[in-house]
Amino acid sequence: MARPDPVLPGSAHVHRLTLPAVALLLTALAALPIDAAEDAPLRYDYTVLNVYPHDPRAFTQGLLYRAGHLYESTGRYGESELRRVSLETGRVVKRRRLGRRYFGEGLTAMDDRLVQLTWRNGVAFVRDAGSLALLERFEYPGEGWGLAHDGRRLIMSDGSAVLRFLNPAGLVELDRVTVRDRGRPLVGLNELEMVDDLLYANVWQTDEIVMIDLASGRVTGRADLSGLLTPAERAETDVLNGIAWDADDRRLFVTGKLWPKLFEISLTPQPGPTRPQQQLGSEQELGSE
Ligand SMILES: [Ca+2]
Repeated sequence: MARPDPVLPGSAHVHRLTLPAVALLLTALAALPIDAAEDAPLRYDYTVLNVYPHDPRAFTQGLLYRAGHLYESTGRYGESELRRVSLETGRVVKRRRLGRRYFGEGLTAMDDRLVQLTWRNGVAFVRDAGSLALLERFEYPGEGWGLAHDGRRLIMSDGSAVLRFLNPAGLVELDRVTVRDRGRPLVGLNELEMVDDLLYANVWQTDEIVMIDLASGRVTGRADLSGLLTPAERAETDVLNGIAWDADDRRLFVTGKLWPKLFEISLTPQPGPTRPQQQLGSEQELGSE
């Protein structure tokens, strides 16, 4: 038997058969914008509160603030260091050079121990925060990009959308989470910092910092920091990278690779939706820093 012709829209037959379906569809459509609004990250604007000098030769890969000083991990083969830096002058107070075959990456401090990642060496160095003396070294699989901690676990990025949670005593993986903005994985997660209960992350090759809920991986906020440097300054530098939080005085510091300045900024949520998520390449394309 031949299949009947498709029913033309507008016929009584269509109305009778599809009204419940139409009602269901309309209900679903009505619900969509509400869900989207709930899931959309807050958009933040920035205000510059202070500007400090930053070593324009520092290829910043890790940044933190601890007990009155900045600590910085710099990258590039032959130039990688761990540094204690004066905030006000930008001067390097104490430094430990990494071997020429190491490329410094993410940096965090747990108690008196500094943990510094390397990019493709698969090695993390643990140093005393006072003397910067090497205490231990641990190995881990994959690339190391950003590093932070939530008080009990290290949180590590590797340029993908995945964050790994590691045991600080041995860097053994405990768990992982995929970071998503409205359901879409956000690749290129780079330097990290815990600010209260949110993880802040640089997004490689963008001027954005995103705020991440670690339990769900959901991006809850996005801050566009473009314009911190003048176009002339920016032309001489690499990307925005480096977030440090002074929890005692609630100061937020940001800088970038080879940037001549380090900024104390405040972030203020703005009403309205974010702009569409920036288009980023595949994880393969983000394979080299
Ligand atoms: Ca940091």
